[in-house]
Amino acid sequence: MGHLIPLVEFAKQFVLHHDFHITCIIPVLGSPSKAMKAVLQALPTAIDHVFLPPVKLEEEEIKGLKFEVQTILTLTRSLPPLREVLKSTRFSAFVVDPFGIDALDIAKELNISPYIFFPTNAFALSLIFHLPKLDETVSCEYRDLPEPLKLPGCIPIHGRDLLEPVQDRTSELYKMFLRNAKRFRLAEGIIVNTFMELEGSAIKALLDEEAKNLPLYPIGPIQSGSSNQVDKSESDCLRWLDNQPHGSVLFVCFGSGGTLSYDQTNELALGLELSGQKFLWVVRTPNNESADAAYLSDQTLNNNLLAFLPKGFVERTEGQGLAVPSWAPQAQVLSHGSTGGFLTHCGWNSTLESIMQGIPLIAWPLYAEQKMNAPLLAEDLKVALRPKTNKNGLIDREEIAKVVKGLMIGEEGKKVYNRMKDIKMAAEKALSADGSSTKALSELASQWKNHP
Ligand code: UPG
Repeated sequence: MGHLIPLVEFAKQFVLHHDFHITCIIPVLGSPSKAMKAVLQALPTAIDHVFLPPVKLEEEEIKGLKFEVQTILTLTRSLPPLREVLKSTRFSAFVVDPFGIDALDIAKELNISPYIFFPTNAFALSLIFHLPKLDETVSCEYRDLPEPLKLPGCIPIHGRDLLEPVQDRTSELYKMFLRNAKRFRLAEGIIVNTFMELEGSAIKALLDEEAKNLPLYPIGPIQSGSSNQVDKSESDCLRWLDNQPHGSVLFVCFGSGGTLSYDQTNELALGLELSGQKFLWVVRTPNNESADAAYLSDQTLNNNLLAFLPKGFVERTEGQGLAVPSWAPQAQVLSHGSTGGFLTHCGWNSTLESIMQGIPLIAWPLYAEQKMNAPLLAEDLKVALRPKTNKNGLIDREEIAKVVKGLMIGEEGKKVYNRMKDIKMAAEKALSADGSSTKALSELASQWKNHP
């Protein structure tokens, strides 16, 4: 969902402002989720969608494979039907997300201009461009590097906080990732969901050094679905928000796939309770093995998700908070006047959605590039507070309560709130009629319109 939602919203911009017709082509592993279908069914008529025949990966084959590897395999196995779709119409451009790099060859072969849509920030894109060089010059695991890494135009970052797929250089995932990173230059341009006012120095350094001669289009923040339809269970949580005081509620959500361990779920529940602050929490089935377990499991099939919460928690926090199983209409929640803070896994869409509403953050990164986003948000942009992990690797209830109170009613909360307001204004400027992102989008549209 973290890739589908911004891609679809990106497509809408071309339909609304530049009179394009768009086809979304979606490879599927198993069957599409309810949330995915809801997004696609709400598309305007100028955007079609095509599901490629579902890929089946055998149990034996996928045992122990990370979800990213499963996603890349799904795409690779979908290339023959994808080629047929691409042959069926005269497309002027073909845009893939970073999992779709293997499809760029087909576009080239069919003389369709290939582009990459990079749904996260310039900081992570810098790492992608820098990775081949790093791979050649560093012999140890990046997490063992003694000094933080300094990517051009970016904040220094510890090797252990780099994107998750580069954390084990012996793994299949790393090999796939490195191969894809080297192939980014096959694209005729890269569209990145960020904006000059937010990451100007990283974008400039990319243009001057790492991505030289490759057009970059910083077109963000893409605004996602706050006008999307919500179903009955989702509107219950918006109704609950209607009855809360202005700016009083902390929204707690770990993106579309994030999960916590059993112990961490317990601490989070007790920490929220202890804080005495209002909260709206999207609860997932805990998982002790993986922090992204909800991607490949349909959480809606589990009828009793809230059973994992501490005994008596739901009853004791009645009036203070609401725990909703698996999914909430996040864009609507963040734009609701009662929401005053967001505890997030630092997924980039969540971050941008919060920026657009001026909602300050608590940064709780889990996987993917989130451990890069957390210092960007907390230390560089100063729009987030960051809880500390204890010696057992847990964020304990006292720490959670302290940071939640700090954000919602403390002096430190006021500071990050004010910073967030400034960044919200900068985002609005980027999206205004003559703003940097609007210009980048128009440039791209005329590029595609002039395609022979
Ligand atoms: N969302 C909901 N309701 C929920 C949970 C999520 O509407 O209950 C939406 C949310 O509004 C957002 C999207 O789903 O639009 C989630 O996107 P994001 O915050 O980016 O998280 P992920 O789905 O985890 O995104 C993946 C990576 C993340 C990366 C992002 C873009 O995990 O680290 O930044 O993709 O590359």
